[in-house]
Amino acid sequence: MNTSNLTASNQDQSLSLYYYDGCPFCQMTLKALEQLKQSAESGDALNVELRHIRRQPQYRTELIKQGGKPQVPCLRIDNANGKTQWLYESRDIISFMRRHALADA
Ligand SMILES: N[C@@H](CCC(=O)N[C@@H](CS)C(=O)NCC(=O)O)C(=O)O
Repeated sequence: MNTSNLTASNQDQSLSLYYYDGCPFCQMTLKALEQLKQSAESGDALNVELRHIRRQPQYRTELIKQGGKPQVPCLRIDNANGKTQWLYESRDIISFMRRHALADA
């Protein structure tokens, strides 16, 4: 996916990560999230709600219905203007979170 049209702004967006434990791509993404949170620069800027699609099957249902497929990890980006974007691919998610943490830091 071309993510260049995704603006990372911690003022205007709320983020939710759809995942489950046994997925190595999810673990990699969660680890990157933890590292970003621990870095002094990002501080409290990175607030991501974790949505386990196996423990809470309603999240799997909405991932498929709204995101388009059951693949995890997937980052849901809710913008202040009401628009929701679904970002698949761990590499793109990590890159987006990095930009998000740095935005307005
Ligand atoms: N290239 C993807 C691979 C993600 C992936 O393969 N996820 C698996 C779980 S480990 C999955 O969701 N499989 C179910 C599906 O694709 O429908 C990434 O890096 O995020």
